Amino acid sequence: MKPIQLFDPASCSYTYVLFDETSREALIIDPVDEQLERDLAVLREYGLRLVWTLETHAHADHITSAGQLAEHTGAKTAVPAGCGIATAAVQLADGDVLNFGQEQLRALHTPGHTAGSMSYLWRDHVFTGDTLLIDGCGRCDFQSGSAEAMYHSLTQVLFALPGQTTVWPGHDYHGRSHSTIAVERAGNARVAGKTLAQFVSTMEQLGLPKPKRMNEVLPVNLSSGIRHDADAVLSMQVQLASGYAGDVSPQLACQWWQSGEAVLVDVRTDAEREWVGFVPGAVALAWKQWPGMDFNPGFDQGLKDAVPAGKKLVLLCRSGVRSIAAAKRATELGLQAYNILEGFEGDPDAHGQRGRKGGWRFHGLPWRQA
Ligand SMILES: N[C@@H](CCC(=O)N[C@@H](CS)C(=O)NCC(=O)O)C(=O)O
Ligand SMILES: [Fe+2]
Repeated sequence: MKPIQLFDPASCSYTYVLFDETSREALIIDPVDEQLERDLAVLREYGLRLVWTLETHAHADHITSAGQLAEHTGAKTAVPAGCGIATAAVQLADGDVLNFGQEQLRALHTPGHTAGSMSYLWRDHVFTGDTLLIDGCGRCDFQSGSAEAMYHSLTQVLFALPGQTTVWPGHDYHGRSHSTIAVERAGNARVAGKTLAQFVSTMEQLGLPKPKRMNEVLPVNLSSGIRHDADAVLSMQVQLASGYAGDVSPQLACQWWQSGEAVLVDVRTDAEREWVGFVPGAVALAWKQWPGMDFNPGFDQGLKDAVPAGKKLVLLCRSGVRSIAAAKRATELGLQAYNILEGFEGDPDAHGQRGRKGGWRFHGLPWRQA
């Protein structure tokens, strides 16, 4: 049995429908908003009941139809936990299994294109999203991407699968539909036979232009492709502050950071990050200020090193107090610095009460326990 492969020509994206032949329960991977009607027609034509929509990552080039499909069909939305898609019903961790009828699909965390990216294994098929492409791989230069993580995901996770496993990519820009692990392991132009250093240098030299629709589509994909309601719009606006560039919600900070517009600096101590959790890819630079000490040379230099000219700086602490002090200092150093409202935790007891929105970790944004 094979997956149904569907193509969106505008973004060269592949969507996949898998189903259980007996129960007719189905799931869909990486559906595209502009193809909603076609996908609903495919489900009808095959007599399928959609139970899951799945994303391989938060897309930067097209809008997902997951939220709309869920509304039309009653399917549940599932996403990789590290992608910041707060609206999904299920946040998947590495190794999680989704059932549809008698069939099972397993999530494999394959970071690199983005920190949260996942591939999905079903029988002897693997859906690799923008991790492994045919004779290529996803770019690693924005959205918390990492060429080192990509190398590991390709060589240690995906190439460790049996050679006959069919590879179904998230995109192909040259009209190819699928490949196999054996073929990619032996001949993939970007990674086969390369050392980590050679691979990282290849990826750094790609020099691809940013996806044209990135700024428009990323925030929408962080809410399953459903455009924001009034409250969400508000959370995407900068609130004026004095002494620094402004206050922003964790969601807006995350969007800026993932699109490469801003550097995210966590000013908590190592102990705090270890105790409650951290944001993979954030710069760790503790803000230590004692009474009577009005400068902090290590911090100043650290900030200068971390924030390239022209980029915004978003500052995270535990509850949004230290990050204000740090934002004021960064402003004195000439940076465009924003404080993240309610920090990483906010006040967990007040979450959802008295108008409190909660900190970073209450919004389905990427974070991990140490
Ligand atoms: N040109 C496309 C973007 C192409 C692109 O950057 N694709 C991403 C996947 S979202 C990628 O990883 N490409 C790898 C490559 O082209 O080698 C657009 O403007 O939307
Ligand atoms: Fe992508």
